[in-house]
Amino acid sequence: MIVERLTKDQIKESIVSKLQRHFGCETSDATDDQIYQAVALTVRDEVMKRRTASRGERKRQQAKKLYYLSAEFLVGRAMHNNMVTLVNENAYMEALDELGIEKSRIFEREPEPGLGNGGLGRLAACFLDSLSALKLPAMGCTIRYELGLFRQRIVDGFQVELPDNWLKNGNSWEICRADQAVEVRFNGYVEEYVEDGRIKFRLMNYNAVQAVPYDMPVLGYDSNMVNMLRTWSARSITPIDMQEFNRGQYVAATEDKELVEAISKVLYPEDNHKEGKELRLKQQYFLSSASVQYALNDFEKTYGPNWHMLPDKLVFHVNDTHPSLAIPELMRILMDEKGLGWDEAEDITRRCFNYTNHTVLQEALERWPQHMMRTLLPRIYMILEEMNRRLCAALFDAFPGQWERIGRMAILAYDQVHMANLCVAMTSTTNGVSQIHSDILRKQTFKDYCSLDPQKFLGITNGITHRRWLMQANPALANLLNEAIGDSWRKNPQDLEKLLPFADDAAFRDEFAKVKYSNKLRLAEFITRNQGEAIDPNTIIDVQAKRLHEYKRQLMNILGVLVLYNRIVDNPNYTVAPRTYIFGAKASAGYYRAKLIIKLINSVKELVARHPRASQMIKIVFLQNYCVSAAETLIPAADVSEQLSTAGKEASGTGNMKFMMNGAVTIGTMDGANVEIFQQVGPENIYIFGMSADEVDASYGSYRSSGIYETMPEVRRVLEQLIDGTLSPDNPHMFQELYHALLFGDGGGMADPYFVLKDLPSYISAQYQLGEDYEKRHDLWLRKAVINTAKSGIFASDRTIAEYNEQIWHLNPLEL
Ligand code: 26V
Repeated sequence: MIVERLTKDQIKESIVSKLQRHFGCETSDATDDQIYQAVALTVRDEVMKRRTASRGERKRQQAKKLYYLSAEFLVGRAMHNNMVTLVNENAYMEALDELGIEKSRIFEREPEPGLGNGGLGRLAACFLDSLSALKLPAMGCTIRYELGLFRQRIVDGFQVELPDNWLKNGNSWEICRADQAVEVRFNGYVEEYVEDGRIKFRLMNYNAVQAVPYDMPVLGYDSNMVNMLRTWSARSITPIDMQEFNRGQYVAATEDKELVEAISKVLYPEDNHKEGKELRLKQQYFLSSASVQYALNDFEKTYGPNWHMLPDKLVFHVNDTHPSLAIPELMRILMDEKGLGWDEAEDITRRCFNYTNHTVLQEALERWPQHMMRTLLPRIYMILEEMNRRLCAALFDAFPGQWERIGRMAILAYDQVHMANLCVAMTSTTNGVSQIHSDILRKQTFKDYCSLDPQKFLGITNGITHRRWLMQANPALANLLNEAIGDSWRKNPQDLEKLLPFADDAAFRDEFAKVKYSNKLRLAEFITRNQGEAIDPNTIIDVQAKRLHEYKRQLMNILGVLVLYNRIVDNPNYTVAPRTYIFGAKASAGYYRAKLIIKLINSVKELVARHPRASQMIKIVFLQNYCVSAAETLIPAADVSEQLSTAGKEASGTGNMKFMMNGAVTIGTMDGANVEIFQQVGPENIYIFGMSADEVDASYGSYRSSGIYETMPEVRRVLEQLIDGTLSPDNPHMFQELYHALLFGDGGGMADPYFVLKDLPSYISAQYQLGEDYEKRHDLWLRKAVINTAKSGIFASDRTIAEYNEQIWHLNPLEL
């Protein structure tokens, strides 16, 4: 069945009639919100028509299905993106213009679902987009957090968190599937009983919660393929306590309901940092159990109770350890509800599950207190104990007497449940997200497991969807590419490489520069609207946008700017190419030092702005509330992409890929996917500085940051400025904590554990070189920028998904 694209006139007609039927008004007297909803419904109709066209095909073709389980899906706004995937963007744009609708204002009315923290959540969203584009049957499963990641405001230089009530006006894109609700059980105790001569187990006296699914459609580019993102919402089974209610205790009557519904109330704002909160464990089991129950119901409808077929018909992917309780949950259902024995259930479970690790930071590897798990999930805990008993017995055969090693590999050890060990032991494959990260997993994080079964460890480099991050976010560049190399790159992003010869074409480089300039203008307008500040589009736009974390070293960036400021202040003849340094970063609400770094950035900003000459060459902007839609405006405008993590710490990074695709040049360390970017563009088209991961490892015992302080006067100077009142005249103690952490360490930890001072000098030299190149060899600079775009095709998530599918999932594309 072919679904025709709407013409411009049909689009206009549909919008006008939706306004009439839903709101009883005309275009001229509709509010922006009403117009947004009318346009969204028009687009949604088109998406759902394509869903209808492909509906049932997966079952007819008895195709295997992927369940991608993730605590986060940072999908971003849907409306403009769907116009792109419907391959009808121009018709929609013209229709809106002709109706006199101001497009950007209407697009901005769409609330952004902030159902994620950063890279891990955004990766899941890019993956869904690619799965649909490649027509692979899949469902994303997550939690319908009522409050997404907090909205950030900067007040007096400090971060302030505000609730993100993204559902308050409803969600035009979701469809409630109350008919597919399931029940999730917590607490209680396990009772043994005998049935047909076998010992069986059941949970008694438990607390039940209803999981209600809401689906959001994800349309494949230029196709009828629609996969769903399923978001689970917690609902109380008994809405109120009727007896209390009748006694007039109205508040008490709804207390239980509130408590239960807290499960899907809020997304925890921790990124690469764990906090062992019981509510988060509840969230994780809620997501895991609901998703596995649904998957088995769906399987059974088509294939009956033929559980041995399960690994041929579905595959679960756990995105980091957050949904890993799905593993014992599948065991539980197969044994307690479907009557399988342990060995059979274990074999099926292992063949159904795969795991991707996204961080090697020790503090981000999840471990739960055993007592918490036992109380909250008694039956799951029993299963984990038995898994652990069998695992340790096998490990003892492999490593007799090596107790320390067995302790490191165990699921239960030292009163904790070690979720990463659960994942490695109980899944078919463990994946890293870049070359260097996969090496570290094999050689360090999971070296014991790797020695037993090296085949199990795969490395598949992350990717990003070029549909959102190039076609949607940067239409000017997309059009220029079409003119130069045709449009095959839209379906085959590796065809971007056809652009390579144009790097040497002066006329093309000019056009490329014009596109960049127009994106800088668009960014300038956005910043003015967003926070009332002006930026100069004629300056170098230098961007570091990512979560705030010590290992990402925003601190090194701002100290580098301070060094530059000092040079300018000291020497009236010192000049550099004018640059605008833009930071976008949210700090986890409880991460004190990260929040202090935000304040520092804003204090340096004020200092520079007060100096007449320095402010001509340096401007700092802290972009409020960095999120997916802000990234869509920010990234296409960037000249310079800052990727400064301490080598060995950033698993991959994906922002680095987005900047590159949009023609920004990277300054960065040999870390995460920067390594692959370096391999793609070659040393002359990237600015690499700093220690390698091996050098970092070798320095832990011997590094003394005080040595740098003593021998490098410029470094000493900026450190002193942290405590001498230069930056905070009213409160000279403000940044003492940072000073102390860099020079002396805290709580017994080493000083400067992320080697900020160590790498600062080589960072400053690389920045200097970059500025010189931009200003004095601008042709060469543009050539680098073009080459970066040309070489970015390999970082399209279509490639990543094709590799996951070949090596792990083995799904067949649907024939539509
Ligand atoms: C996430 C969460 C979210 C839910 C609740 C608790 C919790 C605790 C820890 C984490 C860690 C998330 C790890 C993460 O985001 N890793 C990033 O993954 C990106 C995609 O692979 C990768 O590009 C980044 O380098 C990596 O830091």
